Amino acid sequence: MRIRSIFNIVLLTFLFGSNLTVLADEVIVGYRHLADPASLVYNGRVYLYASNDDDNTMEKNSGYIMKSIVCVSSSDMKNWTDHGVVFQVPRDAKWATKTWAPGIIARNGKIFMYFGNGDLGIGVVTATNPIGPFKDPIGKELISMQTPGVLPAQNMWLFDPMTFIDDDGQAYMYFGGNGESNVRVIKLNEDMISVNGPAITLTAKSYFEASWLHKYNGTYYLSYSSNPKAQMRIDYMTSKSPTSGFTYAGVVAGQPANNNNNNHQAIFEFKGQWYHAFHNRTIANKLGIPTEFKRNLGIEQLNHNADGTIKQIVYTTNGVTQVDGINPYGRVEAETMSSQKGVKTEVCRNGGMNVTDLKDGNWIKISGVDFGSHKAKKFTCNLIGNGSSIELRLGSQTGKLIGTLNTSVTENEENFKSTSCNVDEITEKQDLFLVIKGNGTNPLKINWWKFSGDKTRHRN
Ligand code: FUB
Repeated sequence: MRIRSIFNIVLLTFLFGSNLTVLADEVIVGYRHLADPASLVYNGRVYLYASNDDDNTMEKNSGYIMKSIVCVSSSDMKNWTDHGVVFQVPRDAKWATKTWAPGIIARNGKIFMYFGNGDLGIGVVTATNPIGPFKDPIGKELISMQTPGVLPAQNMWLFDPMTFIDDDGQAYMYFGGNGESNVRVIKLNEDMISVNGPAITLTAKSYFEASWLHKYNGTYYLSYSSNPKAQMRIDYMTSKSPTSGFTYAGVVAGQPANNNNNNHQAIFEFKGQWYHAFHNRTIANKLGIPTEFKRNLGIEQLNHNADGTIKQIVYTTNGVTQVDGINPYGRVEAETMSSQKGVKTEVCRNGGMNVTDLKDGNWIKISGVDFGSHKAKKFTCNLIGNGSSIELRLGSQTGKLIGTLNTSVTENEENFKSTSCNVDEITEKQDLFLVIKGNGTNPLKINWWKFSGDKTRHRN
C-alpha cells in the first residue's frame, strides 16, 4: 500500500471516524460519503438510494468508480436509518462494472432500481423489499446506445435514469447527459423491465445531467443539473405533457453550499410536504480531503408558489421540520439517528445493520423521541459490550443525565445480548443522546434499543 494511502486512512480514521460532528440537514448520514439521491416513498417511509462514494478512493484523481448503491430511510425526515449496501456489481448484475446515480420506483408490489453502468448504459434490477435483495431480471442493459432514439447524439452520457409513472399508469424513464439535446424520455412497459417504442429527444437550456420528473397539480416539472457554464444549478422546465412541450421555468436551487461541483437531486412529496434531496461536499471540505469524489447527502423542504412556479430553495444547515416522533417503546434500530459523532455501521450478524466501534466521547443523537405521558423507567439495549458505558442524556451530549448503562466486557463475544438500566422518569418529546464513556479492547456494537415503563403503553 502506498504511503499516501496509509496517511489518508489514518487521517480519515482520526477525523471522519471520531472527531467530526455535523448538523442535519445540510448533511444527513454524515458518516458515509453518498451522492446522487433518488427517492422512493413506500409504506410510510421515504427511502433514499445513493451512489456509494465510499467506493471511490481518497486520491484526488480517484474517478467515479462506485460499484454499489446504499439505501437510507426515514419516517420523520430528521432521523435516518442506515440499510447499508443494497446492490453491488458485479455481485448482483454480472454484466455491469459500475453503479452510478440510481433511479427507483415501485409497481405492483415490486421495487425497480435503475442505474448507470458508469455513463455507458442503463441497467434494471428488481426486489420485493425496498432494501433488497435486488436481482437482475434481464442479464444485460435495459438502455444501450443501440436502443432506438438514443442516437444520434453528440457525446451522449448514457446514465442518470429517473422513472415516473403517470396517473394513467404509463411509465416513463428520463435519462441522458452532456448536452442540451441529450435529454431522452422513453416509455416503459408495465413490467418496468422493457421499453415501449424509441427514446424521444427533449432539449433543455444548459442541460448537463441528472434529469428528474415530478407532477404537481397536473403540470409536469422536468428539473436537471445545468452545465458548468451555468454554475451547475438545478433548473427546471414545465409542460402539460410528459414527453413534449417543455419550456424553461426557472431555478429550483443554486449550487449547494460546500459543493462547487456536480449537482444531482430528487424531488418528492412525503406526508404532505415536498422535499429536495441533493448532494454537496460539506464533509470532505471539513475533513480537508480531496472533495470531488467524496460527496454527502442533504435535504431541504421545497415549496410551489400559488402560480405553480417553484420557490427557489435557500440552503440551510438545519431547515427541515421533523414530521413524526420516534416511538421509544418499540425496538429502535441503533443505526437510526439525526446526527452523530464517530459512528460506524456494519452488517449485523442477526440481520439488518448495527453500529460499531464507538469510542469514548462518541455519541448518537435521536431527534424527537416521543415518550408521551407514560413515564419511561427502564432502558434496554441489545449489544455486544466491552466494559464502556452508555450515558443517556437529553437535549445535548452534555445535557441532563437520565441513566447510565454499563456494558459488561464480553471479549470475543459473538452474540448480541439485551441488557437494561433504570432511568429517571421521562415524558414528552425529547432529543435523546447516547453518549459513550470509556473504551474497551473489542468494539462496542449496538443493534437496537428501547424504553419501557411500569405499564408500558404508547399513546397510539
Ligand atoms: O455520480 C456520478 C455522476 O456524477 C452522476 O451520474 C452524475 O449525475 C453526477 O452526479
